[in-house]
Amino acid sequence: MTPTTTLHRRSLRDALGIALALAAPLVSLNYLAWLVFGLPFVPFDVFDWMTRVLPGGLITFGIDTMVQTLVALGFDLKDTAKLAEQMMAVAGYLVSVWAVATAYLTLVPLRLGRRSPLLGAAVGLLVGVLLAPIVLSVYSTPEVGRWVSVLWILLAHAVWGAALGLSHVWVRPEPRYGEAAHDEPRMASEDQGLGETGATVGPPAVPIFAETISRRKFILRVGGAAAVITASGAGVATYLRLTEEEPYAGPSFPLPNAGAPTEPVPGTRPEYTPLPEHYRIDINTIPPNIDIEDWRLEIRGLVQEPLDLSLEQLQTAYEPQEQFVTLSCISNPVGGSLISTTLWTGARLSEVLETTGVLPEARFVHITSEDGFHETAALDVIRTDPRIMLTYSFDRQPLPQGHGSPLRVYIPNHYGMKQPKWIVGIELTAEFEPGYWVERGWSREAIVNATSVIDTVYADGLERQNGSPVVPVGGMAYAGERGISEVVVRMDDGPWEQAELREPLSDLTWVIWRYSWPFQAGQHTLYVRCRDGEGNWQVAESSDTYPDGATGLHDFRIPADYIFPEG
Ligand SMILES: Nc1nc2c(c(=O)[nH]1)N[C@H]1C(S)=C(S)[C@@H](COP(=O)(O)O)O[C@H]1N2
Ligand SMILES: [Mo]
Repeated sequence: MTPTTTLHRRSLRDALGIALALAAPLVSLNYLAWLVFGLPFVPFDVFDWMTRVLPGGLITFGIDTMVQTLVALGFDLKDTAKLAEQMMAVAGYLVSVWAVATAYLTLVPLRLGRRSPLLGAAVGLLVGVLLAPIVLSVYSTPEVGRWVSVLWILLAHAVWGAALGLSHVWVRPEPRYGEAAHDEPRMASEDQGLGETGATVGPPAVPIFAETISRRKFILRVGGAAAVITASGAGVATYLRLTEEEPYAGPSFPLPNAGAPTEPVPGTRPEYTPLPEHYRIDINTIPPNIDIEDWRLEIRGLVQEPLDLSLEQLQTAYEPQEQFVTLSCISNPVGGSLISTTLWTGARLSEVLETTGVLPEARFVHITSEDGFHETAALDVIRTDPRIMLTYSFDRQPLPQGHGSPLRVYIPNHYGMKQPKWIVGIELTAEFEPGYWVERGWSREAIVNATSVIDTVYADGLERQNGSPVVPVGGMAYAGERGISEVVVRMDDGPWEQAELREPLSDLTWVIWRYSWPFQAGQHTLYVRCRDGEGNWQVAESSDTYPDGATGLHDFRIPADYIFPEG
């Protein structure tokens, strides 16, 4: 008998495999429980919690890295940003659970025997106890009660822990160099420490089971089952989504510039963004789900009379106002897709505030949201700008959940970060309070930078003007409330040439432009630049989105074989 301590611990490789095979089903069952029963999906809530508590610089770095990676990989930001976040959330959770299980398998001695599942369950329960308050603090899936959610989190992790402990004694350690592999069933031994029979004999006999299973078999079985569960879960999710979503039929009303003489070049982005394609950016992996019946807008602080307004009161007591609005995210890179246009409807914020009798000391309006987001606007700006409105409708439809249902604010000329969605409270204050992203280092004012983008060089539209071939080029330009007075295009380092402007949907939207590019064979780059309504040229120097929003010129590279003028 030559006891060797090495036999009592698993190799790291062995542990990593088993731990992953157990982490995968924990994630996929949690995912299914969310889809089917509306139980909290722990990875999303933990991710959202982390983005709120981690230092702003780190989060900004994370967002920037994600945005740049997605752009570099050629993805459309608007479609993939949320998905990438969700995948990061799942990956982060999976890796953490994996690490805990690996630690367990490598640190807990094998000879612990039948006590291992108990210890495992205790470890799992501890993980659940740590996670439950985090999930409750975000709680993005409140379809089920809080106690049910807590019970579920504790139970799921305890079961996972017990399975971990069980697998520890059940899965035979990989034979090491110099050890013989054992495939024949082994008999249960009376002696818990039977592993100490010597290194050349092989892994220790296991006290609970007469039969052990190899690591490979375990991973194939448990991992395979997890794969099936995940795939069927994703299938159910896709099915639910497909049956829920009706195709978007376009706006139910004529656009105000329908007869405008300057038409968009084919391939230009839709001037009026189809509602399902409106970009979505916020700090939530799953948007808050607010019950409109119970919801009240609470107006508090330096007012004569605090007010609680229902959505219906907001819609009927104040004259509804409609505005075509282009909204842009400050994280939108030059030429990016985090910018969209739709019709916003709401009540003027100044009128709503008037009904409360604002006290003379009040100087700021602090708006708070269901998700913990918040922003501050100056009271005198709100009083003098009737376009600032509490918005309850997009595209003449109730505000979609992802866009802030039931209420969000509109403040012209500012990036989206100044405009809370899912509003629950408005407080009038004497002191300025920096908003959510301002606290994290982003621009205090967040005034939109003028920007212009080439959407299309329409090769199929090549035509002859006075005998020479020209190719239609099109895109948009945007400068918030300042509007656009001029758009110019140039090829390589040639002269800037005037583009034609289409009449916009409103003074607050982007402007669609078109330009007839005198075709030249070979490889070329087109550049675009705009001038806002106040006569200022778009900043040509490139800067990052952080902290004041991106600047720089957008370009479009035309490969040599892109256009064949003679058909
Ligand atoms: N409550 C809340 N409001 C929010 C945010 C948020 O995270 N939470 N994000 C802001 C940001 S950064 C942007 S760009 C806009 C995006 O609005 P959209 O998703 O409807 O396009 O919402 C703003 N309002
Ligand atoms: Mo944003």
